[in-house]
Amino acid sequence: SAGRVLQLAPIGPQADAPLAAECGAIPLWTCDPDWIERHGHEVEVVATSVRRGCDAALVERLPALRAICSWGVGYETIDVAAAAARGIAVSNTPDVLDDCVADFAWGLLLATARRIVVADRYVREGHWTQLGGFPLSTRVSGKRLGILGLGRIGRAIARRGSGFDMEVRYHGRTAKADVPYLYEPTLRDLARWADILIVACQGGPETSRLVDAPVMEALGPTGILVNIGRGSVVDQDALIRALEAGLLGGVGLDVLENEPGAPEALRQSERVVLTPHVGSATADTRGAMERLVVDNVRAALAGKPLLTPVPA
Ligand code: 8YV
Repeated sequence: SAGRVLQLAPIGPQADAPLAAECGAIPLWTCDPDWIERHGHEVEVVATSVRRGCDAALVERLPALRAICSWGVGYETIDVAAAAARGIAVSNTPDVLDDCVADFAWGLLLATARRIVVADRYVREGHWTQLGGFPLSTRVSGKRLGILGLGRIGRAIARRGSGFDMEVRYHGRTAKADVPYLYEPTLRDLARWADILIVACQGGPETSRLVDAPVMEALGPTGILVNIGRGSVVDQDALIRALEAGLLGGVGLDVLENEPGAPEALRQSERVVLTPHVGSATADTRGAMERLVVDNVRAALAGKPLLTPVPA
């Protein structure tokens, strides 16, 4: 029946087309502003993305809602508590992006430590021929790798670390029983031990600004920080101050506070590598994420449990 599936925003071609054609999804962005007022009571499934989210106010206006199927592994923009209170199931798109995000973390790490972006500019701008050799950079293999957030992406990063002969330790809410890596009970201790700190935890209030000035100080003047999680996890003002004071060796950021865009101080720093939130952005992985949203919506419509529910 019309209106059973409401899609809040475009997700991507491999989601949008089948959602409309097979699931009869209503694309909200093409509807009259009063669509929810008139048809909200018919909506049983919402398809959305972490970019668009789904807040408590909207959940309240959809009395027949049974499931929220969201694109993206992060779901900090979905009010899961409001959904759970009404027995509404919520799914995200985990697993399928782990490898691409971990690959990208590695790319950012190598680009930052080995100064690949600056070196590329050095050649392009003719400095190689005019000035000769390029300044020395920092070794990656064999160094100590600290990971904040040993979830699925964190584990994929850790496995790559083993390939670079690195010792790996981690911090998170809880120690994991099934990994060979040492748990550091505090982030500050992890940063003090590590040469490199990679942020791979989720966003939201629980992880807000966990990487603060003392953590940066513990990582130290030759330390390297990489963030492929959420910009909210790093205190960005403290980061800018640490860089300006020479208290950090280098920083690679795929995620920032207040996306899109980056503050002038970060854009000007040669110690910083910046990318526009593209960790998962390969054609392969984005397609898989889109198809997983559709598969979750199909399961919801069939009255089955969602394939990839968010953790309780
Ligand atoms: C998206 C992500 O690239 O899955 C997530 O949670 O952060 C990424 O896959 C991002 O949401 C794009 O804005």
